[in-house]
Amino acid sequence: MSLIMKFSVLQILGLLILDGLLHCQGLARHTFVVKDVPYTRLCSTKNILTVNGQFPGPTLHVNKGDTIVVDVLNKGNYNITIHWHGVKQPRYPWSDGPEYITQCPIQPGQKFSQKIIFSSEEGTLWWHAHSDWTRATVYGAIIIHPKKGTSYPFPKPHAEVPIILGEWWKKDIMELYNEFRESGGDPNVSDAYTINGQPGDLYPCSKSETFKLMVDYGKTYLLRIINAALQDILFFAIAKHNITVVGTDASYTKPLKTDYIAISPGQTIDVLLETNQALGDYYMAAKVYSSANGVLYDNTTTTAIVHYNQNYNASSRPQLPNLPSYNDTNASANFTGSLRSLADDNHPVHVPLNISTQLMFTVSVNTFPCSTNSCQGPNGSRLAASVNNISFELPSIDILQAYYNHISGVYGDQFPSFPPFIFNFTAEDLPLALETPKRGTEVKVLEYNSTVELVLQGTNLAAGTDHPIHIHGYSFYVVGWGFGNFDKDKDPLGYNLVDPPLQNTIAVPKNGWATIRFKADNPGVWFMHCHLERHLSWGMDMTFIVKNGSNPEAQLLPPPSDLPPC
Ligand SMILES: *[C@@H]1O[C@H](CO)[C@@H](O)[C@H](O)[C@H]1NC(C)=O
Ligand SMILES: *[C@@H]1O[C@H](CO)[C@@H](O)[C@H](O)[C@H]1NC(C)=O
Ligand SMILES: *[C@@H]1O[C@H](CO)[C@@H](O)[C@H](O)[C@H]1NC(C)=O
Ligand SMILES: *[C@@H]1O[C@H](CO)[C@@H](O)[C@H](O)[C@H]1NC(C)=O
Ligand SMILES: *[C@@H]1O[C@H](CO)[C@@H](O)[C@H](O)[C@H]1NC(C)=O
Ligand SMILES: *[C@@H]1O[C@H](CO)[C@@H](O)[C@H](O)[C@H]1NC(C)=O
Ligand SMILES: *[C@@H]1O[C@H](CO)[C@@H](O)[C@H](O)[C@H]1NC(C)=O
Ligand SMILES: *[C@@H]1O[C@H](CO)[C@@H](O)[C@H](O)[C@H]1NC(C)=O
Ligand SMILES: *[C@@H]1O[C@H](CO)[C@@H](O)[C@H](O)[C@H]1NC(C)=O
Ligand SMILES: *[C@@H]1O[C@H](CO)[C@@H](O)[C@H](O)[C@H]1NC(C)=O
Ligand SMILES: *[C@@H]1O[C@H](CO)[C@@H](O)[C@H](O)[C@H]1NC(C)=O
Ligand SMILES: *[C@@H]1O[C@H](CO)[C@@H](O)[C@H](O)[C@H]1NC(C)=O
Ligand SMILES: [Cu+2]
Repeated sequence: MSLIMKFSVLQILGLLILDGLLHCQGLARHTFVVKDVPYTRLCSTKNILTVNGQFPGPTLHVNKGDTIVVDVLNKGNYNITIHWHGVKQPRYPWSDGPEYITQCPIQPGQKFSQKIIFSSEEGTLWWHAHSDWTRATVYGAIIIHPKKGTSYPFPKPHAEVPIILGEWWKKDIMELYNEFRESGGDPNVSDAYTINGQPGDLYPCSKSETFKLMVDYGKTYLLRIINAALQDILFFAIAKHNITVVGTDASYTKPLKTDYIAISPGQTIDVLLETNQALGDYYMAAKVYSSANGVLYDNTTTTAIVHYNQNYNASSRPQLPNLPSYNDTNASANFTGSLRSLADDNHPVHVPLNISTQLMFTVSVNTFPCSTNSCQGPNGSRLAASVNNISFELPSIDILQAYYNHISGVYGDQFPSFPPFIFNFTAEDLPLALETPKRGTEVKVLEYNSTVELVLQGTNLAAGTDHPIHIHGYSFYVVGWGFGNFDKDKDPLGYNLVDPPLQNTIAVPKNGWATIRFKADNPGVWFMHCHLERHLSWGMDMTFIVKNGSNPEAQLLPPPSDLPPC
């Protein structure tokens, strides 16, 4: 045996040992290089921030209960963080991602190896940037397959396809964001919605790139629909085809047959599509649901094509589906309110029944006075938003670090359990004095294992509209919702404690309320916020700290050694 051959055998042995070590730990590794790449849409080219140059970014595939590592390298020009939306990360908020909540941002040139711990999630989730508005183009799907040897609670589909809804601006996103911050008004609306990164046939310079789903007749397809749009709840439908919802937010639902869905930013909805119609091309389409009176919205429609593979004479143009009107609050709330957990006598859901911690949070759009009334909000004011009248301000180091290392002066622990002012939250005309919130960085501390009921109450301050509220580190049961003011005597009688849906994002309907329940069994620091990006930027956010339990298994794990510094 020659020396060279011996050397390469040793090398191969070395690789095998390394590979073995990785497998011992059972951790699959992925690399996410965040960088600027030019992309052309709507007849113009701009640099966008991407992961690995891809838009939408790479899809992560895991099995239920896996732990993986993603090495995030920031080769872009901006601070960045990556959030694994809907992944509960038991006892390990260190990798959760929201900037200045659980970590300082990964600065340009820096790296962070994020451990992602899956537990009870199964179905579709997604990942996205969680720093300023960088998530506009930095997002991708997470597909959580059933554990090996188990299967879906429905017949195995012929194929599975992520359908990621997004939003596109011709201008640079940072420019848009900076202008939005300075102006104090609403942000400019997008120039297009997208399906898997493509605007579709109804926009200029887009037709040749329209996303096409090639299908065979007589099969069932699983569409994993994700709303990654920055600012809008969307309606989605497929011409001539009813679809069957089977899951939301990585939790199965009772099959729900419908001709459209409403999907909030942050939410995922898994649907089955049966290809049982006449051979041909059919549009799938998405457009806005916008409920705030007088607020501008992007009135365009994005499309993709469902194309039957067999031979036929295609009609000149595919048919468009009927979608509810842009302001059809009933259509949105009706769909969302129809979701049910896949529970039965043999598989009951574990809805907390004995509530130890009762909370009620108002979610409001507000205004701050602006010197010389020169801002772009109503009457020259600066638009803002709040939870229980506190407009959240990000601290300068992350709350998790401050909590873990007992650093004082970073946040307060006086977040109110109930609204500080009681008024007719959803009245037509509300006194202007109620519009101005306080500013603060307050957290709500929850005891380990407490059973929490949280009533989210929308208000008609400044602009009554829907608020898709998302909580990190948890899924919650949506036990009830309604229009108007929550009635503590009457409304709980209508709660669904049998098969409520388990979600991580719930759209609180315009001038209405939603009640959620969860057990605080995941210690750590967990962000809660509206997933409409402008509302998040305006302060419609707060933070929970869930204390450690007494057993070691109920306690926060130590931080990784490469946590980005501030
Ligand atoms: C926003 O819209 C205004 C008015 O149409 C326009 O002047 C401005 O350039 C836009 N800004 C961006 C960042 O698109
Ligand atoms: C879809 O469902 C609606 C309402 O249930 C029904 O009227 C319609 O015929 C169905 N369409 C197809 C293509 O099955
Ligand atoms: C939005 O578009 C629809 C047709 O797609 C049109 O009927 C409607 O008038 C438009 N609304 C606005 C506010 O431009
Ligand atoms: C398509 O149309 C042509 C001419 O009308 C006809 O000869 C042909 O049979 C059609 N093909 C199919 C698959 O229907
Ligand atoms: C929806 O908007 C149309 C005009 O675009 C208006 O006539 C209608 O009253 C609105 N519906 C609701 C529920 O606000
Ligand atoms: C919505 O539903 C309510 C009753 O649930 C009804 O009073 C109202 O007219 C509906 N609005 C529209 C636009 O359909
Ligand atoms: C949705 O609307 C349908 C038809 O109007 C009605 O039967 C159903 O009760 C509504 N569901 C919800 C959750 O409001
Ligand atoms: C409900 O919880 C309280 C503590 O929060 C406890 O004292 C009580 O025994 C519980 N009741 C039931 C029926 O579990
Ligand atoms: C604007 O100011 C006028 C006069 O003070 C007041 O009547 C009106 O309600 C204000 N509008 C808003 C939206 O704040
Ligand atoms: C609250 O305001 C709503 C909408 O204007 C009105 O219908 C309702 O009667 C008011 N409730 C009370 C208690 O004043
Ligand atoms: C938390 O609740 C779980 C299940 O309800 C129970 O097994 C566990 O002992 C509790 N832990 C603590 C520290 O209370
Ligand atoms: C990036 O993050 C660092 C650390 O928190 C901070 O000091 C800096 O101001 C941030 N840069 C920008 C442009 O936000
Ligand atoms: Cu909101």
